[in-house]
Amino acid sequence: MAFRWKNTLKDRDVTDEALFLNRRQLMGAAAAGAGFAMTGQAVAAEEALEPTSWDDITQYNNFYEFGTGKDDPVRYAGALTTSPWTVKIDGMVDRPADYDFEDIMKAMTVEQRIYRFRCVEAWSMVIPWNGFELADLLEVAGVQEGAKYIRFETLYRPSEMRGQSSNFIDWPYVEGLRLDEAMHPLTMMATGIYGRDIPNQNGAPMRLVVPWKYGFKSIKSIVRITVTDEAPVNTWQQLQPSEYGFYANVNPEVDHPRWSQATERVIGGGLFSPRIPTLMFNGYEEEVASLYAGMDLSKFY
Ligand SMILES: Nc1nc2c(c(=O)[nH]1)N[C@H]1C(S)=C(S)[C@@H](COP(=O)(O)O)O[C@H]1N2
Ligand SMILES: [Mo]
Repeated sequence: MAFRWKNTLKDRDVTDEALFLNRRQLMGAAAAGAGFAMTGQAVAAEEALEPTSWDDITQYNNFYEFGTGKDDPVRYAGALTTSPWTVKIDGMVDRPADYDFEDIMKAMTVEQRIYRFRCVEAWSMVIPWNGFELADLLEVAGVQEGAKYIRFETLYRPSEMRGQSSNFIDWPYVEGLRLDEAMHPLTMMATGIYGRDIPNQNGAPMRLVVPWKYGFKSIKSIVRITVTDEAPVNTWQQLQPSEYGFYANVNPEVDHPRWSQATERVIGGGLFSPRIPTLMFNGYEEEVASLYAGMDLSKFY
């Protein structure tokens, strides 16, 4: 199976958007010349993915640990200490441990991938992430037989996360995936954007990215990963179960109770902020639809 979203660039020294875009074009040309088997549809989809600007990606955020305003994260996330950083991996694994983030980075292969990103609030971006596959990290820990889910936790540190002094959320922020979703090759841990280290407001030093699900599944600044046989209750499901479920797969046909999910507002789209149709599984239907075969997606939202 060809993962057309996977960019094979390995270098991490891409420091500006123009250079990044040039390299993408060069890579595209090189791939075509080498006779890579890309379908016409895949080429069209790749060409349609124009990355959102660095400024929009890093200044329009949701990260409630720093406040609920879109510009609260960029204003206040600088207070967060991200080094040293420890990620506890526990539960049904062969090698439970407190893993130092630097050691994780040494063990993982970082690559760049351009993914669509769709928030449940009906806005979207296209983000060039750097990171590694979650499956590779889980392999380091050794997932045991009988495991069914992965539970993720964000840091709880009210002294540096000013939004945590409000308790409308039962901190820490929690998310979860089914094991097969977690092991899917599209699922990544992002550690950078545009080849730079990921800014605090985007979830430094390491955040989940699940491109076919609404943005709230992509939990930031992760400190704990638990392999379990029990379905985790994620933060948004806990807050408002009639509006936010466990799956949160992007689906233009299943509306949020309070708004349509059929279209999305493109962030950075200019003066008229165009709306575009939302795609089933955010455009990753071919890769992930089989994970949900036979499920009623209006019931498992
Ligand atoms: N810990 C934590 N992770 C989080 C959130 C949050 O408030 N706290 N917000 C989520 C939501 S609703 C979205 S849309 C994305 C936003 O990611 P971005 O700011 O990098 O675009 O992060 C998700 N991850
Ligand atoms: Mo979101």
